[in-house]
Amino acid sequence: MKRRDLLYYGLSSWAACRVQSGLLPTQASRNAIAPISPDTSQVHPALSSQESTRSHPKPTLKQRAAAKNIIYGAECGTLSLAEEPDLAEAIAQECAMLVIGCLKWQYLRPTPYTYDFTYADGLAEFARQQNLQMRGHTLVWHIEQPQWFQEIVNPQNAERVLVEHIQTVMQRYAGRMHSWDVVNEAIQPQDGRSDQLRQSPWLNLLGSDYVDLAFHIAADTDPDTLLVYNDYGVEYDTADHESRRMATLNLLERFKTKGTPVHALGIQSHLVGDQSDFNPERFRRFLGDVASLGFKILITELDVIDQKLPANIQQRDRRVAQVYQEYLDVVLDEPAVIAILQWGLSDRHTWISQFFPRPDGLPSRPLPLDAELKRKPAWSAIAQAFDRSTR
Ligand code: 9MR
Repeated sequence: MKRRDLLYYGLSSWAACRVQSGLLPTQASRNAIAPISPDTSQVHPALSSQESTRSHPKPTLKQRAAAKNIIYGAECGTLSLAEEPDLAEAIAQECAMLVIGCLKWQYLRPTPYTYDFTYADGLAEFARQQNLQMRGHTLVWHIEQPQWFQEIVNPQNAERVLVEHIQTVMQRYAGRMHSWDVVNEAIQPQDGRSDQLRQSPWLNLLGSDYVDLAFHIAADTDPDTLLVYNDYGVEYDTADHESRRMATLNLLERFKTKGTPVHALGIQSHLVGDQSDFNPERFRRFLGDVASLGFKILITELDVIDQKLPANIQQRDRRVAQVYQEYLDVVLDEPAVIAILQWGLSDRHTWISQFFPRPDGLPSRPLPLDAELKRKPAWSAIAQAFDRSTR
C-alpha cells in the first residue's frame, strides 16, 4: 500500500514519525512548550468535577473515532498553546490531528518578499511533541490577503506569486502534513458565472484555471500529502445549499475530467442550531455522489452556531448536542469519510463569538468542551455517534 493510500484510510501515523527525524523549524523554540503526557487514561483535573472519569475512565473522542477508522481533531487558530497548558492538554487528550489554521496569507506574508512562520511553527512543534497528525489550512482563498497584495500582484506576476507561495509554504512542512486545504471556498453560484466559481481576486488575475494550477503545484511540491478542495454551505435542504451541492459536484467532475490532482472534498460543516431543514436522506445522497466520483471526504470545520438558541444553558447545550448527533449519524455512515475535524475544541476560543455573537451577550457554546474544558452534552453526542457507527 502506498503512503497516500494509508492516509486515505486514516490508518497512518507516518507523518508524526517522519517529523521526528525531520528538521525542527527555527522559530519553534520561541513557542516551545513542555511535553505533555500522551497517556489518555489520565483525565485532566478540569474534567474531574463534572465527570468521575478517574475511577471510570471514558475513552476520548480520538480513541472512539480511531476504533471506527476515523481521525478526530481540531483547529486552534493562532493560539500559543504554551500560554494555555490546560487547553494544550485537552487537545492532546481528545485529538489525533491538529489543524493548523494560521497558514493563511494574512499570517504568513507580512511583506511580498518575506514569510513569518512563527505561529504555525509553534503549533507544528506541539503536534510533533504530542504525536498528532497535522493538516494545513489554507493555500488559496479569496479573502484575508495581506494589504500589499492588491498593490503588488497583477495579471503579469500573479502566477509566479501563487506558485512561489505554495512551494515555499508546502516545502516547509513537506512530509509532515496529512492533508492540505489547497483551495478554500472557490464556489459561489450567486456570482452568476456559468462555472459557478466565485469572482475572486485569483480568478480575476488568472482565470478559472487558477484552481487547477494550485492543485498541480501542490501535488508537485509534496506528492505524499492528501490534497483537499474545501468549501461550505452544502449541508441543508435549502435552495441555496442545493445549488452549492450541484456546483460542488460539477467542480469535482471538472477536476476528474481535467486530471487535476484533487484527492478529497472538505465539507466545513458550520451547522446552525436553530435551522430545522437538515434532510438526512438528501445529505446522505450528496456524500454518496462525492464518494462515487472517487473522492474521499473530510468534515473539516465542524461546530454548531448557537446564536439564536435559548439562553438557558441546559436547553441550549441539549439542542447543540442534538444537531451534532443528527449530522454525525449520517456522515459516519459514509465509508468515504476519513476525518471529523472541529473548528476549535473548547468554547474558550471560537470564531462564532465574534462572527455570530448572541444578542443577549451570553458566551457562545458551539464546541464539545466548555470554556473550562469540561465535557458538554455535545461531547457525549459526538462520542456516542462514533460508538454507534457500524462502519
Ligand atoms: O476562525 C477563523 C477566524 O479566526 C479568522 O478571523 C477568519 C479569517 O481568517 O477565518 C476563520 O476561519 C474560517 C476558515 O478559515 C474558513 N472557513 C470559515 C472559518 C470561520 O470563519
